[in-house]
Amino acid sequence: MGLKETLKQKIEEFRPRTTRLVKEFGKVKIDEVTIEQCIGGARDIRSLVTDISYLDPQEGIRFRGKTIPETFAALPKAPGSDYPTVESFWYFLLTGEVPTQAQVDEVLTEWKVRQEVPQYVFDTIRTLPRDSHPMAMLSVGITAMQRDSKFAALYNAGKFNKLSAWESVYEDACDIVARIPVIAAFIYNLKYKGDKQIAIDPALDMGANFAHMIDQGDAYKDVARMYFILHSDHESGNVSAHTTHLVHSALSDPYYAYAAGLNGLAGPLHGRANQEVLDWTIKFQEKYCKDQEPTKELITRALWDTLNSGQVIPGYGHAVLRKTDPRYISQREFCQKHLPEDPLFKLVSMIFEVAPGVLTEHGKTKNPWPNVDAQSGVIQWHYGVKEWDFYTVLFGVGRALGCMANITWDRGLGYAIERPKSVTTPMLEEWAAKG
Ligand code: CMX
Repeated sequence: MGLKETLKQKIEEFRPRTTRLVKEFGKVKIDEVTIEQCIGGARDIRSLVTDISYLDPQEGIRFRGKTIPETFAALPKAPGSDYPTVESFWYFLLTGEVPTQAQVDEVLTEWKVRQEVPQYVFDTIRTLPRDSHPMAMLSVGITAMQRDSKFAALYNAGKFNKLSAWESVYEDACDIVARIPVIAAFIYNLKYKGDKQIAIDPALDMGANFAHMIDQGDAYKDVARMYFILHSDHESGNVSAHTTHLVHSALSDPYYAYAAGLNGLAGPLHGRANQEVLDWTIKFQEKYCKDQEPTKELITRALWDTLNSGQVIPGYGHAVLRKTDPRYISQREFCQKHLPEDPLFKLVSMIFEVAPGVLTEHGKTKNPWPNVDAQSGVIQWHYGVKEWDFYTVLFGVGRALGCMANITWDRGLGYAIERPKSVTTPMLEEWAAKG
């Protein structure tokens, strides 16, 4: 059975569970809301459902019930590689099942057809000023491609059906995840390589082909595979996943929805933190280490300078996590294996030794530990992808996997348009007075 048929069976088997919960247990309370949460970004309020991944504050992310090491161990690997193909991970995220090699091969073959990006998308991106941020370029590219949405076409033809609409969301989702690395590589070459474009190699899996298209060697193939998988999903309350879900809940098609998600990912408190980390680290070297090697004392001073100027330490802290992010650890282990002597890796490791203590002493953040973004730029830098304003685009390629898997299931289970209720400040004051 192919991926779509398997998914169809899974969705149809799952649907009665959601229907029963709403019909029979709809009034059961699972949370209550405080004024602090209402003003403070809805932090921790249980009000979203996803089965694609779950984020435990202590343990970190589980994709479909599996930790990162379990996920990497379980999925079929790319030939000669330590890492699974992105295609096998896609199958796993959508269905919750570890695919056989034959099932992976089917996705690989399908993506070869889907990955052809229409020329007008490239032409549209080319009209932007070259100094536009690459995230703006990516968002424009995805929005431009909306013209091809199969979900929008179905809706426009008056054929929307609540039970089967997910199938055209799935079609768009697959097109987006297959095409987005090609668009990202195009942007990279356009912006930083004098528009010297490299054609797709149809023999390669998604990660390997991305490496090829940005003119990287074999070593980077696993970087791409690892990077896209690690950044894919972090349950559905984070800004990019939540925005995608919210926009799609209005039945905006997956292109509109993911462009919106990318626009959220572009924020410095979210995906752009990986760019900020490199920016901070390079500026630290320029300002504090002109005539000397970095030391813990110098790093401590620089961290306090940042905090005292009212800025955040990028790559540290998290809205949900209360421990070092396992995505950080996974990338750190990659560095320890493949680039232990890299000076930037050594510096980032030294920051890891110092920053949690400084942030604890500072006393504001609930989580002084590093997140995914503290470690990811180092790897890119090591392999020569030094244009750090591009790093969030890499995050965006990976995040497409989670967001697209999520909205395919959203539609499969017929989730409603999202519409939380607002209150006014006088209302809060009145409730506050009553205690
Ligand atoms: N440096 C300095 N101060 C920090 C901090 C950091 N790294 N992390 C949190 N704080 C501060 C907050 O700004 C907040 O201060 P105020 O009370 O003055 O507003 C206080 O500590 C409490 O915040 P929190 O409850 O611990 O964290 P939030 O859930 O509000 O925010 C996050 C989470 C990630 C936005 C925040 O930790 C942060 O800004 N980190 C740096 C940016 C970053 O790395 N973002 C990437 C996150 C992962 C991702 O999405 O990619």
